[in-house]
Amino acid sequence: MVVIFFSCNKKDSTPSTVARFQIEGDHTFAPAVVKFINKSEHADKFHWTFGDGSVSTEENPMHIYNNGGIYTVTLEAEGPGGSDTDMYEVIIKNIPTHCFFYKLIINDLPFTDPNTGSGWDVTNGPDVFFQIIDVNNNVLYGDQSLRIENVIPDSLPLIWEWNVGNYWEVPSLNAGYKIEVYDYDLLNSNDLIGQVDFFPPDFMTITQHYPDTLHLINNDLSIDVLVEWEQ
Ligand SMILES: [Ca+2]
Ligand SMILES: [Ca+2]
Repeated sequence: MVVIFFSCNKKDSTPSTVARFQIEGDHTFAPAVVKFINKSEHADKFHWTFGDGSVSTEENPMHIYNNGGIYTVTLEAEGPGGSDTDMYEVIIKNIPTHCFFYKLIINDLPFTDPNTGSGWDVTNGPDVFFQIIDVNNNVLYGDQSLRIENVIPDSLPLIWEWNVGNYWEVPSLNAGYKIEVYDYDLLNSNDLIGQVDFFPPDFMTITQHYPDTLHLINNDLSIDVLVEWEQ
């Protein structure tokens, strides 16, 4: 008599479930969008807890952390081979309370006065400087001593830099500012070439998310400001 034994070991034929994930977007300022990339194996059901009271059953969820902190994220993965858990500590930096200017670049400016159609200076290019003002027109930074003289299109971009340790701090991140660009005139009043607005909360959103460079454009005036955000 021949007896054939069939091996029917469930553990051998059904691979174990492994919970595993990677994340993108942590170690940034709040509000932060964090992406969770599921690397689990042999799993078809997922349960995430994000450490701030929120949960998800999506395979690859995204989550917004509105405040800084350390959040313990847990993924429970389930499959035919059982269940497994993976954990990760998501670190989100607090919302910045400081913004510093360290470089200001005029990429483009109008070379003629739109009101008169003529150049800002009669015989040569404008002598360009800028001022940063608040909503009450108080000058916070800048004057004619910053001027770059006889600017022509080939002079662009015009660049001003602050020294390390001497960056210009935006007084409040919840107020509006203007950067005015002038042509210096020795004999007459200075000509206002143009101005751009800067409202920090515009850049403190999930979509803008604290850019290193603020692109400020108004008509033919185009200014980039390089900034540092700090807590
Ligand atoms: Ca002038
Ligand atoms: Ca000039």
